[in-house]
Amino acid sequence: MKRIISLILSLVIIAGLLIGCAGKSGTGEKTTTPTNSQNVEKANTNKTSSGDSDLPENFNAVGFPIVNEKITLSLFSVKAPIQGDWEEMPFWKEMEKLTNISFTFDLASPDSLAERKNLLLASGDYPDIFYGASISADEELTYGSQGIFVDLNDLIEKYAPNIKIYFEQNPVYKGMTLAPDGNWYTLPYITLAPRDTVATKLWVNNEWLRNLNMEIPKTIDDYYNMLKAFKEKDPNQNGKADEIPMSFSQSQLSMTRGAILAAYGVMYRGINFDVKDGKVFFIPTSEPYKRYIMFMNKLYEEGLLDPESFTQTQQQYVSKGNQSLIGSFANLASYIVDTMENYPKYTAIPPLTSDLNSEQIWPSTYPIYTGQFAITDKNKYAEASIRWVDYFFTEEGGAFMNQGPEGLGWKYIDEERKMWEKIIPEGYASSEEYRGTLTPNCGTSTPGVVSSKFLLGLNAAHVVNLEEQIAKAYLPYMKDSFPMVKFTAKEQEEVATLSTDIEKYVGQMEARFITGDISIDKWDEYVENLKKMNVDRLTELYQVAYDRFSSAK
Ligand SMILES: [Ca+2]
Repeated sequence: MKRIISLILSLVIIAGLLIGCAGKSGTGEKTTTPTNSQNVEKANTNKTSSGDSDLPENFNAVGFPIVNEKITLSLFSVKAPIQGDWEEMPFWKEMEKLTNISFTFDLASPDSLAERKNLLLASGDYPDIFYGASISADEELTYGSQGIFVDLNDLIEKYAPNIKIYFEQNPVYKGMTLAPDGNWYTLPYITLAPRDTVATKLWVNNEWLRNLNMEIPKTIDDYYNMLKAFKEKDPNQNGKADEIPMSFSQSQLSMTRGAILAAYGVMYRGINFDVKDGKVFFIPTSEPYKRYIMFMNKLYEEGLLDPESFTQTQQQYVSKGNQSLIGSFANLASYIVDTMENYPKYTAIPPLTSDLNSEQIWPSTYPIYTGQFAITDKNKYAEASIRWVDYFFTEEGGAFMNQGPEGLGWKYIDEERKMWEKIIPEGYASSEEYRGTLTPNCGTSTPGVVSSKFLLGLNAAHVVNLEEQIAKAYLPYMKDSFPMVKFTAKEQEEVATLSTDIEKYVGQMEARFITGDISIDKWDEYVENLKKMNVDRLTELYQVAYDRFSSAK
Protein backbone atom coordinates (compact mmCIF):
# COMPACT_ATOMS: atom_id res chain seq x y z
CA MET A 1 0.00 0.00 0.00
CA LYS A 2 2.68 2.42 1.03
CA ARG A 3 4.74 1.64 -1.98
CA ILE A 4 1.90 2.20 -4.36
CA ILE A 5 0.86 5.39 -2.75
CA SER A 6 4.35 6.64 -3.08
CA LEU A 7 4.45 5.49 -6.70
CA ILE A 8 1.26 7.31 -7.47
CA LEU A 9 2.44 10.28 -5.50
CA SER A 10 5.63 10.55 -7.41
CA LEU A 11 3.98 10.04 -10.77
CA VAL A 12 0.96 12.18 -10.33
CA ILE A 13 0.97 14.39 -7.34
CA ILE A 14 4.57 15.35 -6.80
CA ALA A 15 5.08 15.99 -10.47
CA GLY A 16 1.96 18.09 -10.37
CA LEU A 17 2.96 19.94 -7.25
CA LEU A 18 6.28 20.87 -8.73
CA ILE A 19 4.46 22.61 -11.51
CA GLY A 20 1.83 23.85 -9.17
CA CYS A 21 -1.08 22.29 -10.98
CA ALA A 22 -1.77 18.74 -9.98
CA GLY A 23 -4.34 16.94 -11.97
CA LYS A 24 -4.30 19.22 -14.92
CA SER A 25 -2.82 16.71 -17.12
CA GLY A 26 -5.02 14.63 -20.49
CA THR A 27 -5.69 12.73 -23.25
CA GLY A 28 -4.92 10.00 -24.77
CA GLU A 29 -1.75 9.65 -26.46
CA LYS A 30 -2.14 9.63 -30.18
CA THR A 31 -0.29 6.43 -30.10
CA THR A 32 3.15 6.85 -31.23
CA THR A 33 6.29 5.17 -30.27
CA PRO A 34 9.28 7.39 -30.31
CA THR A 35 11.97 6.10 -32.57
CA ASN A 36 14.71 4.17 -30.90
CA SER A 37 18.32 5.08 -30.95
CA GLN A 38 19.03 3.14 -34.12
CA ASN A 39 16.49 5.26 -35.87
CA VAL A 40 18.13 8.36 -34.54
CA GLU A 41 21.16 7.48 -36.49
CA LYS A 42 19.18 6.58 -39.55
CA ALA A 43 17.26 9.81 -39.43
CA ASN A 44 20.45 11.72 -39.05
CA THR A 45 22.49 10.06 -41.73
CA ASN A 46 20.22 11.66 -44.29
CA LYS A 47 21.55 15.00 -43.25
CA THR A 48 25.06 16.04 -43.98
CA SER A 49 26.56 18.57 -41.70
CA SER A 50 28.14 20.43 -44.60
CA GLY A 51 26.01 23.50 -43.94
CA ASP A 52 27.07 23.63 -40.32
CA SER A 53 30.69 24.56 -40.70
CA ASP A 54 30.53 26.77 -37.61
CA LEU A 55 29.85 23.77 -35.39
CA PRO A 56 32.44 22.97 -32.76
CA GLU A 57 34.86 20.34 -34.05
CA ASN A 58 34.30 18.33 -30.94
CA PHE A 59 30.63 17.75 -31.85
CA ASN A 60 29.17 14.71 -33.61
CA ALA A 61 25.88 15.50 -35.35
CA VAL A 62 24.94 11.80 -35.33
CA GLY A 63 25.61 8.77 -33.15
CA PHE A 64 27.37 8.52 -29.79
CA PRO A 65 29.33 9.93 -28.16
CA ILE A 66 27.82 13.33 -28.79
CA VAL A 67 31.17 15.05 -28.25
CA ASN A 68 34.59 13.50 -28.77
CA GLU A 69 36.29 15.27 -25.85
CA LYS A 70 34.45 15.48 -22.54
CA ILE A 71 32.53 18.65 -21.81
CA THR A 72 30.87 19.79 -18.60
CA LEU A 73 27.70 21.87 -18.53
CA SER A 74 26.09 23.65 -15.61
CA LEU A 75 22.55 22.65 -14.76
CA PHE A 76 19.86 23.98 -12.41
CA SER A 77 17.15 21.63 -11.19
CA VAL A 78 15.08 20.60 -8.20
CA LYS A 79 15.95 17.74 -5.86
CA ALA A 80 13.07 15.89 -4.19
CA PRO A 81 13.48 14.61 -0.62
CA ILE A 82 13.24 10.97 -1.78
CA GLN A 83 16.27 11.34 -4.03
CA GLY A 84 19.83 10.34 -3.29
CA ASP A 85 22.92 12.31 -4.19
CA TRP A 86 22.70 13.39 -7.85
CA GLU A 87 26.48 13.06 -8.35
CA GLU A 88 26.18 9.38 -7.49
CA MET A 89 23.14 8.58 -9.61
CA PRO A 90 23.71 5.91 -12.28
CA PHE A 91 21.47 7.98 -14.56
CA TRP A 92 24.07 10.76 -14.88
CA LYS A 93 27.05 8.41 -14.87
CA GLU A 94 25.70 6.22 -17.65
CA MET A 95 24.69 9.23 -19.71
CA GLU A 96 28.21 10.60 -19.38
CA LYS A 97 29.65 7.31 -20.62
CA LEU A 98 27.30 7.36 -23.59
CA THR A 99 27.63 11.01 -24.55
CA ASN A 100 30.85 12.39 -23.01
CA ILE A 101 28.74 15.12 -21.41
CA SER A 102 28.78 15.68 -17.67
CA PHE A 103 27.09 18.27 -15.49
CA THR A 104 27.60 20.39 -12.43
CA PHE A 105 24.43 20.63 -10.37
CA ASP A 106 22.76 23.55 -8.68
CA LEU A 107 19.75 21.99 -6.95
CA ALA A 108 16.85 23.76 -5.30
CA SER A 109 14.48 22.13 -2.84
CA PRO A 110 10.86 21.81 -4.00
CA ASP A 111 9.89 24.63 -1.63
CA SER A 112 12.56 27.00 -2.86
CA LEU A 113 12.33 26.17 -6.57
CA ALA A 114 10.28 29.17 -7.68
CA GLU A 115 12.33 31.64 -5.67
CA ARG A 116 15.73 30.21 -6.65
CA LYS A 117 14.79 30.04 -10.32
CA ASN A 118 13.61 33.62 -10.26
CA LEU A 119 16.71 34.80 -8.53
CA LEU A 120 19.02 33.07 -11.00
CA LEU A 121 17.24 34.47 -14.02
CA ALA A 122 16.87 37.97 -12.64
CA SER A 123 20.50 38.16 -11.50
CA GLY A 124 21.89 37.14 -14.88
CA ASP A 125 23.95 34.48 -13.13
CA TYR A 126 22.14 31.50 -14.60
CA PRO A 127 23.40 28.09 -15.80
CA ASP A 128 23.68 26.45 -19.24
CA ILE A 129 20.54 24.39 -18.75
CA PHE A 130 17.32 24.52 -16.72
CA TYR A 131 16.31 20.91 -16.12
CA GLY A 132 13.10 19.66 -14.50
CA ALA A 133 12.60 23.19 -13.21
CA SER A 134 8.97 23.66 -14.29
CA ILE A 135 9.44 26.88 -16.20
CA SER A 136 6.11 28.70 -16.37
CA ALA A 137 4.53 30.28 -19.44
CA ASP A 138 5.33 33.68 -17.93
CA GLU A 139 8.98 32.80 -17.53
CA GLU A 140 9.14 31.44 -21.07
CA LEU A 141 7.79 34.69 -22.41
CA THR A 142 9.85 36.98 -20.22
CA TYR A 143 13.18 35.23 -20.65
CA GLY A 144 12.53 33.84 -24.12
CA SER A 145 11.85 37.29 -25.53
CA GLN A 146 15.11 38.53 -23.97
CA GLY A 147 16.98 35.71 -25.66
CA ILE A 148 18.01 34.15 -22.33
CA PHE A 149 16.13 30.96 -23.25
CA VAL A 150 17.25 29.87 -26.70
CA ASP A 151 14.50 29.18 -29.26
CA LEU A 152 14.77 25.43 -29.77
CA ASN A 153 13.01 25.25 -33.11
CA ASP A 154 16.08 25.17 -35.41
CA LEU A 155 18.08 23.00 -33.03
CA ILE A 156 15.30 20.42 -32.95
CA GLU A 157 14.89 20.58 -36.71
CA LYS A 158 18.60 19.89 -37.26
CA TYR A 159 19.71 17.69 -34.37
CA ALA A 160 16.76 16.17 -32.54
CA PRO A 161 14.96 13.73 -34.85
CA ASN A 162 13.14 11.99 -32.01
CA ILE A 163 11.75 15.17 -30.51
CA LYS A 164 10.74 16.30 -33.98
CA ILE A 165 8.90 13.08 -34.81
CA TYR A 166 7.27 12.89 -31.42
CA PHE A 167 5.65 16.29 -31.68
CA GLU A 168 4.71 15.82 -35.32
CA GLN A 169 2.80 12.74 -34.29
CA ASN A 170 1.34 14.36 -31.17
CA PRO A 171 0.30 17.87 -32.19
CA VAL A 172 -1.92 18.26 -29.12
CA TYR A 173 1.19 18.09 -26.94
CA LYS A 174 3.04 20.45 -29.23
CA GLY A 175 0.26 22.99 -28.74
CA MET A 176 0.75 22.68 -24.99
CA THR A 177 4.53 22.95 -25.30
CA LEU A 178 4.94 26.10 -27.38
CA ALA A 179 5.08 29.44 -25.55
CA PRO A 180 2.13 31.82 -25.92
CA ASP A 181 4.19 33.78 -28.49
CA GLY A 182 4.39 30.66 -30.68
CA ASN A 183 8.11 30.09 -30.02
CA TRP A 184 9.58 26.89 -28.71
CA TYR A 185 11.66 27.53 -25.58
CA THR A 186 11.15 24.42 -23.47
CA LEU A 187 10.54 20.68 -23.57
CA PRO A 188 8.06 18.82 -21.36
CA TYR A 189 7.92 15.64 -19.32
CA ILE A 190 5.22 13.26 -20.55
CA THR A 191 4.19 9.97 -18.96
CA LEU A 192 1.77 8.00 -21.03
CA ALA A 193 0.31 5.00 -19.20
CA PRO A 194 -3.50 4.92 -19.34
CA ARG A 195 -3.44 5.17 -15.52
CA ASP A 196 -1.97 8.64 -16.07
CA THR A 197 -4.14 9.74 -19.00
CA VAL A 198 -7.35 8.51 -17.36
CA ALA A 199 -6.98 10.09 -13.95
CA THR A 200 -10.52 9.62 -12.69
CA LYS A 201 -12.09 6.21 -12.27
CA LEU A 202 -15.45 5.54 -10.61
CA TRP A 203 -15.16 2.41 -8.49
CA VAL A 204 -17.80 0.09 -7.07
CA ASN A 205 -17.48 -2.76 -4.59
CA ASN A 206 -18.31 -5.75 -6.83
CA GLU A 207 -18.84 -8.09 -3.83
CA TRP A 208 -21.67 -5.87 -2.65
CA LEU A 209 -23.17 -5.90 -6.13
CA ARG A 210 -22.94 -9.68 -6.28
CA ASN A 211 -24.46 -10.09 -2.84
CA LEU A 212 -27.42 -7.97 -3.92
CA ASN A 213 -27.58 -9.65 -7.30
CA MET A 214 -27.20 -6.32 -9.06
CA GLU A 215 -25.50 -5.35 -12.31
CA ILE A 216 -22.94 -2.62 -12.92
CA PRO A 217 -25.04 0.55 -13.35
CA LYS A 218 -25.41 2.01 -16.83
CA THR A 219 -27.33 5.22 -16.18
CA ILE A 220 -27.22 7.81 -13.45
CA ASP A 221 -30.58 6.45 -12.24
CA ASP A 222 -29.14 2.92 -12.03
CA TYR A 223 -26.28 4.37 -10.05
CA TYR A 224 -28.70 6.05 -7.63
CA ASN A 225 -30.67 2.80 -7.22
CA MET A 226 -27.47 0.93 -6.53
CA LEU A 227 -26.42 3.37 -3.80
CA LYS A 228 -29.87 3.13 -2.28
CA ALA A 229 -29.62 -0.66 -2.20
CA PHE A 230 -26.17 -0.37 -0.63
CA LYS A 231 -27.69 1.67 2.19
CA GLU A 232 -30.78 -0.44 2.77
CA LYS A 233 -29.92 -4.05 2.00
CA ASP A 234 -26.84 -4.87 4.04
CA PRO A 235 -24.58 -5.73 1.09
CA ASN A 236 -21.65 -6.66 3.35
CA GLN A 237 -23.97 -9.09 5.13
CA ASN A 238 -22.93 -8.36 8.69
CA GLY A 239 -26.42 -7.53 9.90
CA LYS A 240 -25.45 -3.91 10.59
CA ALA A 241 -26.32 -0.81 8.60
CA ASP A 242 -22.67 0.19 8.52
CA GLU A 243 -22.34 0.74 4.77
CA ILE A 244 -21.43 4.14 3.36
CA PRO A 245 -22.86 4.07 -0.19
CA MET A 246 -20.65 6.90 -1.51
CA SER A 247 -17.95 9.11 -0.03
CA PHE A 248 -15.12 11.46 -0.88
CA SER A 249 -12.78 13.85 0.86
CA GLN A 250 -12.53 17.50 -0.12
CA SER A 251 -9.15 16.99 -1.80
CA GLN A 252 -10.58 14.16 -3.92
CA LEU A 253 -13.90 15.81 -4.72
CA SER A 254 -12.86 16.89 -8.20
CA MET A 255 -12.71 13.25 -9.34
CA THR A 256 -16.26 12.60 -8.14
CA ARG A 257 -17.35 15.81 -9.84
CA GLY A 258 -15.73 14.66 -13.10
CA ALA A 259 -17.34 11.22 -12.97
CA ILE A 260 -20.87 12.56 -12.38
CA LEU A 261 -20.55 15.50 -14.79
CA ALA A 262 -19.59 13.05 -17.55
CA ALA A 263 -23.00 11.41 -17.14
CA TYR A 264 -24.57 14.80 -17.87
CA GLY A 265 -22.38 15.38 -20.93
CA VAL A 266 -19.59 17.64 -19.67
CA MET A 267 -15.88 16.90 -19.81
CA TYR A 268 -14.36 18.01 -16.54
CA ARG A 269 -10.69 17.37 -15.87
CA GLY A 270 -10.07 19.60 -12.90
CA ILE A 271 -10.55 23.02 -14.43
CA ASN A 272 -13.84 24.86 -14.77
CA PHE A 273 -13.87 25.13 -18.55
CA ASP A 274 -14.99 22.90 -21.37
CA VAL A 275 -15.44 23.62 -25.05
CA LYS A 276 -18.22 22.78 -27.45
CA ASP A 277 -17.91 23.40 -31.21
CA GLY A 278 -14.96 25.69 -30.58
CA LYS A 279 -16.83 27.77 -28.02
CA VAL A 280 -15.43 27.81 -24.50
CA PHE A 281 -17.92 27.75 -21.62
CA PHE A 282 -17.80 27.96 -17.83
CA ILE A 283 -18.88 24.59 -16.43
CA PRO A 284 -20.24 25.69 -13.00
CA THR A 285 -23.04 27.77 -14.56
CA SER A 286 -24.02 25.18 -17.17
CA GLU A 287 -27.17 23.05 -17.09
CA PRO A 288 -25.22 19.78 -16.69
CA TYR A 289 -23.48 21.22 -13.63
CA LYS A 290 -26.83 22.22 -12.14
CA ARG A 291 -27.99 18.65 -12.64
CA TYR A 292 -24.81 17.34 -11.00
CA ILE A 293 -25.50 19.56 -7.98
CA MET A 294 -29.11 18.38 -7.79
CA PHE A 295 -28.10 14.74 -8.05
CA MET A 296 -25.50 15.05 -5.32
CA ASN A 297 -27.99 16.94 -3.14
CA LYS A 298 -30.45 14.08 -3.54
CA LEU A 299 -27.76 11.60 -2.45
CA TYR A 300 -26.96 13.79 0.52
CA GLU A 301 -30.58 14.25 1.58
CA GLU A 302 -31.23 10.51 1.43
CA GLY A 303 -28.10 9.58 3.34
CA LEU A 304 -26.45 7.96 0.31
CA LEU A 305 -23.56 10.41 0.31
CA ASP A 306 -21.35 10.31 3.39
CA PRO A 307 -22.39 13.40 5.40
CA GLU A 308 -18.73 13.85 6.38
CA SER A 309 -17.60 14.13 2.75
CA PHE A 310 -17.00 17.89 2.90
CA THR A 311 -15.39 17.92 6.32
CA GLN A 312 -13.34 14.74 6.73
CA THR A 313 -9.62 14.63 6.19
CA GLN A 314 -8.04 12.43 3.57
CA GLN A 315 -6.90 10.17 6.39
CA GLN A 316 -10.39 9.76 7.83
CA TYR A 317 -11.71 8.99 4.37
CA VAL A 318 -9.05 6.38 3.69
CA SER A 319 -9.63 4.81 7.09
CA LYS A 320 -13.28 4.12 6.15
CA GLY A 321 -12.07 2.84 2.77
CA ASN A 322 -9.56 0.53 4.43
CA GLN A 323 -12.43 -1.16 6.27
CA SER A 324 -14.20 -1.71 2.92
CA LEU A 325 -17.12 0.38 4.13
CA ILE A 326 -17.46 2.63 1.07
CA GLY A 327 -19.51 1.17 -1.77
CA SER A 328 -18.56 3.59 -4.50
CA PHE A 329 -15.95 6.31 -4.87
CA ALA A 330 -14.01 8.11 -7.57
CA ASN A 331 -10.25 7.89 -7.35
CA LEU A 332 -7.03 7.24 -9.25
CA ALA A 333 -7.04 3.63 -8.12
CA SER A 334 -9.18 1.61 -5.70
CA TYR A 335 -6.10 0.90 -3.61
CA ILE A 336 -5.71 4.57 -2.77
CA VAL A 337 -8.91 4.29 -0.73
CA ASP A 338 -9.15 0.63 0.28
CA THR A 339 -6.05 -1.45 0.93
CA MET A 340 -3.72 -2.81 -1.70
CA GLU A 341 -4.76 -6.42 -1.04
CA ASN A 342 -8.40 -5.53 -1.61
CA TYR A 343 -8.01 -4.28 -5.19
CA PRO A 344 -9.90 -7.30 -6.66
CA LYS A 345 -13.01 -6.16 -4.75
CA TYR A 346 -13.45 -3.13 -6.97
CA THR A 347 -14.68 -2.74 -10.51
CA ALA A 348 -14.47 0.44 -12.58
CA ILE A 349 -17.93 1.62 -13.66
CA PRO A 350 -17.97 2.62 -17.34
CA PRO A 351 -19.28 6.16 -18.11
CA LEU A 352 -22.89 6.60 -17.00
CA THR A 353 -25.52 8.23 -19.19
CA SER A 354 -28.54 10.34 -18.25
CA ASP A 355 -31.68 11.91 -19.72
CA LEU A 356 -29.46 14.89 -20.57
CA ASN A 357 -26.78 12.88 -22.32
CA SER A 358 -27.09 9.49 -24.00
CA GLU A 359 -23.46 9.23 -25.10
CA GLN A 360 -20.88 7.52 -22.91
CA ILE A 361 -17.99 9.96 -22.54
CA TRP A 362 -15.01 10.16 -20.22
CA PRO A 363 -12.62 13.07 -19.74
CA SER A 364 -8.98 12.67 -20.57
CA THR A 365 -6.31 14.28 -18.50
CA TYR A 366 -3.06 15.44 -20.01
CA PRO A 367 -0.04 13.75 -18.46
CA ILE A 368 2.29 16.49 -19.63
CA TYR A 369 4.41 18.66 -17.34
CA THR A 370 5.65 21.59 -19.36
CA GLY A 371 8.78 23.70 -19.04
CA GLN A 372 11.25 20.98 -18.03
CA PHE A 373 14.20 21.73 -20.30
CA ALA A 374 15.60 25.02 -21.51
CA ILE A 375 18.97 25.97 -22.97
CA THR A 376 20.25 29.42 -22.07
CA ASP A 377 22.30 31.85 -24.16
CA LYS A 378 25.32 31.08 -21.95
CA ASN A 379 25.43 27.52 -23.22
CA LYS A 380 28.26 27.12 -25.76
CA TYR A 381 27.12 23.63 -26.61
CA ALA A 382 23.48 24.12 -27.59
CA GLU A 383 23.72 21.46 -30.34
CA ALA A 384 25.20 18.89 -27.98
CA SER A 385 22.62 19.78 -25.34
CA ILE A 386 19.64 19.21 -27.61
CA ARG A 387 21.12 15.92 -28.81
CA TRP A 388 21.59 14.86 -25.18
CA VAL A 389 17.93 15.46 -24.31
CA ASP A 390 16.72 14.01 -27.62
CA TYR A 391 17.67 10.57 -26.32
CA PHE A 392 14.87 10.76 -23.71
CA PHE A 393 12.27 11.02 -26.46
CA THR A 394 13.14 7.49 -27.61
CA GLU A 395 11.46 4.37 -26.23
CA GLU A 396 14.72 3.17 -24.73
CA GLY A 397 15.76 6.56 -23.39
CA GLY A 398 12.36 7.12 -21.79
CA ALA A 399 12.59 3.79 -19.95
CA PHE A 400 16.15 4.60 -18.86
CA MET A 401 15.05 7.99 -17.58
CA ASN A 402 12.03 6.58 -15.75
CA GLN A 403 13.62 3.62 -13.97
CA GLY A 404 17.37 4.12 -14.32
CA PRO A 405 19.72 1.69 -16.07
CA GLU A 406 18.27 -1.73 -16.77
CA GLY A 407 19.43 -4.35 -14.27
CA LEU A 408 19.62 -2.06 -11.22
CA GLY A 409 16.12 -1.14 -10.04
CA TRP A 410 14.32 -3.16 -12.71
CA LYS A 411 14.77 -5.91 -15.26
CA TYR A 412 12.97 -7.41 -18.22
CA ILE A 413 11.48 -10.82 -17.46
CA ASP A 414 10.63 -12.08 -20.93
CA GLU A 415 12.58 -12.68 -24.11
CA GLU A 416 10.62 -10.10 -26.06
CA ARG A 417 11.65 -7.48 -23.51
CA LYS A 418 8.10 -6.34 -22.94
CA MET A 419 7.36 -7.28 -19.34
CA TRP A 420 9.57 -6.07 -16.51
CA GLU A 421 9.61 -6.06 -12.77
CA LYS A 422 11.17 -4.02 -10.03
CA ILE A 423 14.20 -5.02 -8.04
CA ILE A 424 14.43 -3.85 -4.45
CA PRO A 425 17.82 -4.50 -2.89
CA GLU A 426 18.07 -5.10 0.82
CA GLY A 427 18.14 -1.98 2.90
CA TYR A 428 15.50 -0.13 0.90
CA ALA A 429 11.98 0.25 2.26
CA SER A 430 10.36 0.55 -1.16
CA SER A 431 11.13 0.42 -4.85
CA GLU A 432 10.57 4.18 -4.96
CA GLU A 433 13.20 4.78 -2.32
CA TYR A 434 15.69 2.81 -4.41
CA ARG A 435 14.58 4.46 -7.66
CA GLY A 436 15.31 7.80 -6.00
CA THR A 437 18.98 6.83 -5.87
CA LEU A 438 19.03 5.78 -9.52
CA THR A 439 17.31 8.52 -11.49
CA PRO A 440 16.14 12.10 -10.89
CA ASN A 441 12.83 11.11 -12.51
CA CYS A 442 11.76 9.84 -9.11
CA GLY A 443 10.40 13.14 -7.83
CA THR A 444 11.57 15.58 -10.51
CA SER A 445 9.69 16.15 -13.78
CA THR A 446 12.57 15.32 -16.06
CA PRO A 447 12.30 16.12 -19.79
CA GLY A 448 11.35 13.25 -22.09
CA VAL A 449 8.57 10.79 -22.77
CA VAL A 450 7.89 7.56 -20.91
CA SER A 451 5.86 5.44 -23.32
CA SER A 452 2.72 3.57 -22.40
CA LYS A 453 4.26 0.47 -23.94
CA PHE A 454 7.00 0.53 -21.34
CA LEU A 455 4.79 1.53 -18.42
CA LEU A 456 2.26 -1.18 -19.28
CA GLY A 457 5.03 -3.77 -19.09
CA LEU A 458 5.32 -3.46 -15.32
CA ASN A 459 4.49 -6.87 -13.98
CA ALA A 460 2.65 -6.21 -10.72
CA ALA A 461 -0.80 -7.68 -10.23
CA HIS A 462 -2.51 -4.56 -8.91
CA VAL A 463 -1.12 -2.42 -11.74
CA VAL A 464 -2.03 -4.98 -14.40
CA ASN A 465 -5.55 -5.16 -12.97
CA LEU A 466 -5.83 -1.37 -12.93
CA GLU A 467 -4.74 -1.06 -16.54
CA GLU A 468 -7.11 -3.83 -17.65
CA GLN A 469 -10.02 -2.13 -15.94
CA ILE A 470 -9.20 1.20 -17.54
CA ALA A 471 -8.88 -0.39 -20.97
CA LYS A 472 -12.30 -1.93 -20.60
CA ALA A 473 -14.25 0.77 -18.79
CA TYR A 474 -12.82 4.03 -20.07
CA LEU A 475 -10.48 3.93 -23.03
CA PRO A 476 -13.30 3.31 -25.54
CA TYR A 477 -15.10 6.45 -24.32
CA MET A 478 -12.25 8.89 -23.90
CA LYS A 479 -12.64 12.36 -25.33
CA ASP A 480 -10.23 15.26 -25.33
CA SER A 481 -11.06 17.52 -22.44
CA PHE A 482 -10.13 21.19 -22.29
CA PRO A 483 -6.48 21.49 -23.29
CA MET A 484 -3.74 22.87 -21.08
CA VAL A 485 -3.59 26.36 -22.50
CA LYS A 486 -0.94 28.94 -21.76
CA PHE A 487 -1.55 32.58 -21.00
CA THR A 488 0.60 35.59 -21.71
CA ALA A 489 1.91 37.35 -18.63
CA LYS A 490 -0.75 40.04 -18.94
CA GLU A 491 -3.56 37.53 -19.38
CA GLN A 492 -2.24 35.42 -16.55
CA GLU A 493 -2.44 38.35 -14.18
CA GLU A 494 -6.08 38.97 -15.06
CA VAL A 495 -6.92 35.25 -14.95
CA ALA A 496 -5.38 34.94 -11.50
CA THR A 497 -7.25 37.96 -10.16
CA LEU A 498 -10.62 36.85 -11.52
CA SER A 499 -10.35 33.15 -10.74
CA THR A 500 -9.32 33.53 -7.10
CA ASP A 501 -12.71 34.93 -6.06
CA ILE A 502 -14.73 33.00 -8.60
CA GLU A 503 -13.30 29.61 -7.67
CA LYS A 504 -13.71 30.28 -3.98
CA TYR A 505 -17.34 31.23 -4.47
CA VAL A 506 -18.09 28.27 -6.74
CA GLY A 507 -16.51 25.86 -4.25
CA GLN A 508 -18.45 27.25 -1.31
CA MET A 509 -21.73 27.22 -3.20
CA GLU A 510 -21.16 23.68 -4.43
CA ALA A 511 -20.90 22.44 -0.83
CA ARG A 512 -23.86 24.56 0.31
CA PHE A 513 -26.10 23.39 -2.55
CA ILE A 514 -25.18 19.74 -2.08
CA THR A 515 -25.62 19.72 1.68
CA GLY A 516 -28.89 21.65 1.34
CA ASP A 517 -27.57 24.63 3.28
CA ILE A 518 -28.92 26.66 0.38
CA SER A 519 -31.79 25.65 -1.88
CA ILE A 520 -31.33 24.98 -5.58
CA ASP A 521 -34.09 27.61 -6.02
CA LYS A 522 -31.29 30.12 -5.56
CA TRP A 523 -29.52 28.89 -8.71
CA ASP A 524 -30.32 31.99 -10.78
CA GLU A 525 -29.03 34.21 -8.02
CA TYR A 526 -25.82 32.16 -7.95
CA VAL A 527 -25.37 32.56 -11.72
CA GLU A 528 -26.09 36.29 -11.41
CA ASN A 529 -23.45 36.65 -8.70
CA LEU A 530 -20.88 34.96 -10.89
CA LYS A 531 -21.69 37.36 -13.70
CA LYS A 532 -21.08 40.20 -11.28
CA MET A 533 -17.72 38.62 -10.49
CA ASN A 534 -16.97 38.92 -14.20
CA VAL A 535 -17.03 35.25 -15.10
CA ASP A 536 -17.72 36.25 -18.71
CA ARG A 537 -14.39 38.06 -18.92
CA LEU A 538 -12.64 35.01 -17.46
CA THR A 539 -14.31 32.81 -20.07
CA GLU A 540 -13.21 35.23 -22.77
CA LEU A 541 -9.58 34.94 -21.63
CA TYR A 542 -9.80 31.14 -21.80
CA GLN A 543 -11.33 31.47 -25.28
CA VAL A 544 -8.40 33.59 -26.47
CA ALA A 545 -5.91 31.06 -25.08
CA TYR A 546 -7.90 28.19 -26.53
CA ASP A 547 -7.97 29.78 -29.99
CA ARG A 548 -4.23 30.36 -29.80
CA PHE A 549 -3.70 26.75 -28.77
CA SER A 550 -5.88 25.50 -31.64
CA SER A 551 -3.98 27.47 -34.23
CA ALA A 552 -0.59 26.47 -32.78
CA LYS A 553 -1.08 22.77 -33.34
CA1 LIG B 1 -23.80 -4.09 6.86
